[in-house]
Amino acid sequence: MPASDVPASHPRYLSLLTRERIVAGVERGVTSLHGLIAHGRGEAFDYLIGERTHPFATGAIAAAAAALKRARHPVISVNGNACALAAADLMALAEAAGARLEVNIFHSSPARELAIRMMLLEAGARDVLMPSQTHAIQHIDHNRKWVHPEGILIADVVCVPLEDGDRCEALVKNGKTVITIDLNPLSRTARTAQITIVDNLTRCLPLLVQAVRECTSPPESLNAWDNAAALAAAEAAMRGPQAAHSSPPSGQ
Ligand code: PTJ
Repeated sequence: MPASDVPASHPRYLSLLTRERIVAGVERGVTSLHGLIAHGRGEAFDYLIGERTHPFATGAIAAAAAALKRARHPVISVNGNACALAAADLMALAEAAGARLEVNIFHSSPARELAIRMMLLEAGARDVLMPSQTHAIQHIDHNRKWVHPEGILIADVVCVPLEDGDRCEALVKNGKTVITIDLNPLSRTARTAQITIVDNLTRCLPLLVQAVRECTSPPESLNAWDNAAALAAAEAAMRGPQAAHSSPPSGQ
């Protein structure tokens, strides 16, 4: 059903609208077909946490804001799903954090890289870095190793929403502090990143933008961040005897 046909009164209105954004992303060449599968997996995890932002996510958002604020050279890495779902919020995050936006995709496609760049520019981004063919990060043998020399190559903090595990590991091995947004607390990415926000990208990005704007946390507050504990809390919420969604999301 096209977005225009979904009545606002539909109990799954927001979820259906978000699906439409991903489908539109595929149609305009921003999102890969694989991105539809990744989105469905995200939906399932989101359902298990009652489609709301939990304290384990708000804590991670505060830690991420502090990391971005204290970064010398923060970069936000953008793939096809993140762009289709939240181009304007990614742009706002870059502005708030003084970060560069850099396109980096898993399923190699120069045409899609350009389409992502175009969508970010249309959303108001001032500049968008593209992966080079000359500079690479180490510890990864894949299209994703290519980076921009003024972006991820020299970044100290990289925010990588919906990242794949290999590249997350490589970024950490290259000495970067990695912030990820991933609804699956069991994923390799979630477990490798130093700061994992277990929440839907569409819900937590506006909160992260606001947290960066308002952040006054001293850098030491970051040292107190316990990512493993946050992941355990997220997993417990999903498995817990009384489900995380005490008032469950309405069924279709
Ligand atoms: O554009 P590309 O080529 O870079 O491809 C992007 C995807 C996302 C397809 C690619 O990176 C991929 O295959 O990712 P994975 O390995 O499927 O991991 C995606 C993770 O994001 C999974 O753990 C999902 O549960 C999670 N996820 C999906 N949608 C959301 C999400 N997390 C937060 N918010 C979402 N909306």
